[in-house]
Amino acid sequence: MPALTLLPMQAIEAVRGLLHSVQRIVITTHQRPDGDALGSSLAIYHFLTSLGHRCVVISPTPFPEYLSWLPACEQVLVEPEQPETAGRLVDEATLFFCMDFNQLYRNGDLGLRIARSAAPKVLIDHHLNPEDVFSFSFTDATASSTCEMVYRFIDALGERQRIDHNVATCLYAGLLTDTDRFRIPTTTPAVHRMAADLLERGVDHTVVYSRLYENFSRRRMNLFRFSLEHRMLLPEHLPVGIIALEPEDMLRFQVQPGDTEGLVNYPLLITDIVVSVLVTPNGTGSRLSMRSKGNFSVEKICREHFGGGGHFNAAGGNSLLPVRQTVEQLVAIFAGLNLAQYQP
Ligand SMILES: [Mn+2]
Repeated sequence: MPALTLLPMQAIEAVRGLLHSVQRIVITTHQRPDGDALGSSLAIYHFLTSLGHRCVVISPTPFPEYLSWLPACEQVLVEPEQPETAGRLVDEATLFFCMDFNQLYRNGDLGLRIARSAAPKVLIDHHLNPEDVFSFSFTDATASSTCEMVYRFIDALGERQRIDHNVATCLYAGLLTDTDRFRIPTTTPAVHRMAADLLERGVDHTVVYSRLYENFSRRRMNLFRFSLEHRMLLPEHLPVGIIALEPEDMLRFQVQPGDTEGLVNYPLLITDIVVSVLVTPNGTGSRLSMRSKGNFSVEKICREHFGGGGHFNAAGGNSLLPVRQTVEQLVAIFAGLNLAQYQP
């Protein structure tokens, strides 16, 4: 029996009560969904569908190609592609499940519409600083992934027997990606026990790994090769690596959603690099993705300087400045910190 952190039982009982009658459930997640966002959404979709509910997953933006094999992903409704259907489903929903994000306003029009609905909202998440708009929150910032939270949630409901091959595969995909392949410190013994349980339920971990990581197109590999050779900045005297892509790079390599996934990790391969940043164009401004090793919080940097947040060792944010100026701002921020106190 895995050692699981207990979820608030009153909230579990309340949700159990709601699930006793058939609900029209809208499941949604954050923009540009990653493996944990889509994996947790589809895992709860399969689980709630098995209980007899009418469920739909609505994504606020398209999901990347490397996730397009997840069981039932073809059922996912992409809001910008079918805004009227999405709006109607939100208005008709009797219950919401919000997965892997905790600030509704960050979900654009979809989030605003959900916020206006009177239907109860269930949050299952593992990010810091959740917004106070959810009816029931199952959130733990020390959890490895939202998929781990879904596993705990199903377990707390006493329904682990419903974790079939589809649920298990979706959960394993999110667990693998959010722990960066069982690498980062959130990978606890309980995470490995959960993984073992999922394997016993039929997950083919070699196939899941291959679909998630051995899936580059030649075009995407050319983008990585170019980025490492021409766009990686390693300022001397700073344990920092920055990869910054210019708007013309995005055009040249026809960058699609998900193409830059994993690129931010490369500077961390260097022994003494503590922080790594990927800067990409976002309209007239920039988007930032940050990773760190050890006791340096990129969540704090993203929250204080770039209107973002996330996790201690993995966070993101935005800048109104174009890429080049954002890089200058980053170097100034890091130069102003005593980075020597942080151990990789
Ligand atoms: Mn996550």
